[in-house]
Amino acid sequence: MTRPPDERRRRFLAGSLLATGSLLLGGCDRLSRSGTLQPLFDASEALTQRAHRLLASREALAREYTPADIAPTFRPNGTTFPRERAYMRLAAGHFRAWRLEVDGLVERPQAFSLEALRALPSRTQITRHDCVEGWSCIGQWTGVVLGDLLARVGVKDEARFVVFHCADRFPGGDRYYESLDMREAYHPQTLLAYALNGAPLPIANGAPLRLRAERQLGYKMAKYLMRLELVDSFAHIGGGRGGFWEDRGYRWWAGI
Ligand SMILES: Nc1nc2c(c(=O)[nH]1)N[C@H]1C(S)=C(S)[C@@H](COP(=O)(O)O)O[C@H]1N2
Ligand SMILES: [Mo]
Repeated sequence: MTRPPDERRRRFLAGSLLATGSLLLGGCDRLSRSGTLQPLFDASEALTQRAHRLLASREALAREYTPADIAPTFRPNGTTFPRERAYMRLAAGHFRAWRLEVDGLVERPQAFSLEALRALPSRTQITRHDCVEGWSCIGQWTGVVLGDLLARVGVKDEARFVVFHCADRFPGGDRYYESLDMREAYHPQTLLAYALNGAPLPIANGAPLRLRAERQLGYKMAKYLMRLELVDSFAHIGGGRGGFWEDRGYRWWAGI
């Protein structure tokens, strides 16, 4: 498959940045956002959700791999077993009582059971996960395309970010959370994944539901999802920088 030049360049940059271990150095975001559609996105505050979605659908896809490339076990990282009582109770009940709340700047706030999510059209993709710590892993993910779910709840035009609220807390009490802009949220490979390598998502990898944003680094891919909140700003959430690791100095834009 031939990929468009800007995506090849992005991959090359990602590879060389990983190789030199300089991912957290300045300039990454400027380089990786220099795709051809960028001038349009600079005016993104004025765009309707329909326009965001249309533009996102034309964007480069992250590389997809073959079944032969899948790693025997997908290496877990960060939280691998949330100890929060509420989560443990849900896990003990095989997540039958779990619900994904979707609220904020949406027309129809809704709560989705796992069963309801599994009944929606799904997408399966084999992709490579890159963690800032310097490792990669290839796995097959199945889930609901986030853009489809957002279309169901009707995102208001003033929404600019999706915030992903997770079940796990870190020592000190802060909950893991993340956020994406609408461009990444509507990207065709951005999934709410409930299966890994054809089996229900293991707890270590984020059961019952985790984000896959395949053009982003691993820390963006929130596990143990409990709630999606559509917002026009994340300044009032957590430490105000758009994510648990961002509040501790990681870059909000983690495109690769
Ligand atoms: N809720 C939650 N999501 C999370 C993390 C976490 O600790 N908690 N770690 C992040 C990091 S740094 C990585 S690399 C990936 C790891 O996903 P995996 O456990 O499936 O490898 O999850 C990301 N999402
Ligand atoms: Mo990571």
